Amino acid sequence: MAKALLIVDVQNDFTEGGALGVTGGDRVATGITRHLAAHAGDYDAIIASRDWHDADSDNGGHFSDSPDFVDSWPIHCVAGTAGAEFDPLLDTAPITHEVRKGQGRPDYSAFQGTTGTGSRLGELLTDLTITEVDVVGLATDHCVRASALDALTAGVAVRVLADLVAGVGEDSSAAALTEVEQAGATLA
Ligand code: VGL
Ligand code: ZN
Repeated sequence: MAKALLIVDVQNDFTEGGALGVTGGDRVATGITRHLAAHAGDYDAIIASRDWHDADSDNGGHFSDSPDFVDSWPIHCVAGTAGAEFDPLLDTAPITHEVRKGQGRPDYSAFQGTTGTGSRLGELLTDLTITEVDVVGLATDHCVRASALDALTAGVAVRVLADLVAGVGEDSSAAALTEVEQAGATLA
């Protein structure tokens, strides 16, 4: 039984001061770094996703000049820009695999992403015989929610580390945690 940590989108544009900074983003980045210092050895893989949008496109309606902050957003996490870099408060040294998503598309789930060698996240988990995933990161009500639900669909046991997530909206984040719990995840 192999276990993975999935770190969702802890990028400059989603932490305080970023294009789409969520309150608590820096706290989450620091908290994950602390979690890794104590627990990196508990994981067989430490996988980080990044939102990685195209510069010259609205990425399937994901970018808008008049965003509704539900289905459309200000320009964020453009591939190769500072906003798409991991927040410097996150210790990236223990990361073993990276997936990028959202190239020209409004991807929310890390399971829509691919590794540098073109594997989908689901394939990667299968290859690594991962049966348990702890999910942390940003944003609770969007990419963490979608990634946790897809992990359950992929058939792995999912734990969301509730101290290590932060979301765009307070109510929508609380609702997302309830939803993933009802879908079969554990909140820790
Ligand atoms: C995300 C909004 C737009 C996320 C990504 O990572 O939660 N949210 N793109
Ligand atoms: Zn995005």
